[in-house]
Amino acid sequence: MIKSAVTISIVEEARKGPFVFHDDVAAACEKAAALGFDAVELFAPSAEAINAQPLEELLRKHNLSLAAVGTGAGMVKHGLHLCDADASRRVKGCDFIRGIIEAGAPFGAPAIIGSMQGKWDATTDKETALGYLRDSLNALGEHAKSLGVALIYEPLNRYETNLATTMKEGVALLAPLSTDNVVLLADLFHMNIEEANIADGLRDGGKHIGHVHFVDSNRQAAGRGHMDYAPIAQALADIGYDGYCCAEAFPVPDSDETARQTIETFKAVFRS
Ligand code: LER
Ligand code: MN
Repeated sequence: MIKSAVTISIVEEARKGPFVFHDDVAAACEKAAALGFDAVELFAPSAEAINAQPLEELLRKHNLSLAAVGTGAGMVKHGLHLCDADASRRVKGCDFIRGIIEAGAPFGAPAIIGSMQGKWDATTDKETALGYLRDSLNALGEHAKSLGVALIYEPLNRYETNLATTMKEGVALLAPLSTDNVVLLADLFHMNIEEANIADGLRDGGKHIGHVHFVDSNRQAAGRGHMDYAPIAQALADIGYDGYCCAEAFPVPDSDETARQTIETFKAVFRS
């Protein structure tokens, strides 16, 4: 059965980012549980910041799971990414992600590689960049496997990456990997920009899809834009998806209303 989740960011630099709750993890967990969410997804500045949270206690108290942990702070705080022309910076990027993998694993939460994937550019051509990214996905994917969690790779829209922007390109990126432990994140906001048809894109991702960012066309709560969720739910059923649909959305008009609207739409789409 598909499960619901909602994002919490404790990254100061991402204060204006597409995260439902900000700053106060305890208050966000309480609200998520009261609304009936199954899980939360945490975007933190570092592995240490995850370890410093009383997460085990909060999750147990509110009967929540940790759906995933984001790694984008490596980019927004430190400018690190996996396609950097400088090998020592790529190592630092990998180390940052490895720390987040290790912080999430005790909770069964996989790490997400989104903006940390980077881009190809004038100094690093596309094939070289894809090679760097695959090398990191292989190493980090096997490390995650040794800790019992998957590693999530997220295709992004063209303004955020030029490596893989569609589910089809995501599948092609994974195909030559030596690890079998990397899954795709289908973010409906990015897919609305890049896919000719979102439901077909989900079918392209098929069995590789391991996580979904559940959001509307305008990156607000599901139900506040013009996304057509019926064919999306049908495609997810067709591919046998039973992971999380996690709200990664701007808190418009505010966090509480974004969470409330998300769970209302989630229930209408997946529980009716
Ligand atoms: C970025 O646009 C995004 O969708 C995040 O999930 C990745 O860091
Ligand atoms: Mn996303």
